[in-house]
Amino acid sequence: MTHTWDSTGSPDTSVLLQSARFCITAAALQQLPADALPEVAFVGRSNAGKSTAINVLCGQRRLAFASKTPGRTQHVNLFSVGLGGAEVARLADLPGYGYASVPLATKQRWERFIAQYLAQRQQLVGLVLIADSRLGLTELDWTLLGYAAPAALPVHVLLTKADKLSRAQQTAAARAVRDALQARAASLRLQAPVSVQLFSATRRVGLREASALLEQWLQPDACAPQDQPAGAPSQAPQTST
Ligand SMILES: Nc1nc2c(ncn2[C@@H]2O[C@H](COP(=O)(O)OP(=O)(O)O)[C@@H](O)[C@H]2O)c(=O)[nH]1
Ligand SMILES: [Mg+2]
Repeated sequence: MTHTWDSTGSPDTSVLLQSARFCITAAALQQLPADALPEVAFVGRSNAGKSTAINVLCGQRRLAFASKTPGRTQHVNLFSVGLGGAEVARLADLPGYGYASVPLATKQRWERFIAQYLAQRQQLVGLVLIADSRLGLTELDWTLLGYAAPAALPVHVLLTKADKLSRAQQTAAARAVRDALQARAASLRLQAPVSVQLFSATRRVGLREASALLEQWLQPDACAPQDQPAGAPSQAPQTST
């Protein structure tokens, strides 16, 4: 494969992701860059481990601010990736949802904002849905998948904090999420593949798999065509790893 893995530094994430740097914080959709650079959005419940996942995937400590206080990120934070200072794609850290003590009006504003972002942001090439492996997909995650479905975006579910589960529990958690996706795919009208993997930021589990997919989404031309036969039929939705 021609992924740009770093042979010297961190071997389990990609150099492209390691080039991530802060781009912009936006409180409204109009503030997002209007150019055509591909964008991958990270979404999930507050406290699921979204910021931590972004940090570890990008091999940086505080790129996305990871907080012990849930619900702190109330804007879209964009990060640019590209080698040698070039900007070839972006990662978007979306506001977390589902934090219990946030006022209803704020929750509804976030929900509307995320729905509009998913519906209108033409640059989106994929969605990373971060979910706590101990909780699986919750109603708000299903709501979000419903918003994303019309855009026909591929979704990759990262089941985080896998280190908190035994091996058997990890397997069961991943299977439960895949089964639930299969069961709900038709009613959600999912039109693009949904994949699921276990992830742990602390134990660095699943980094390579997640970064390979991200690279493929962000820079499809740079990824080896021999890895996946071009035009291979993809039956939607797939709930594979
Ligand atoms: N054990 C463990 N804790 C994690 C992992 N990922 C995140 N956390 C912790 O979960 C809490 C919430 O993480 P954060 O990234 O801020 O969540 P966010 O609200 O989704 O951005 C923090 O205390 C993190 O240290 C993980 O893979 N394993
Ligand atoms: Mg966060």
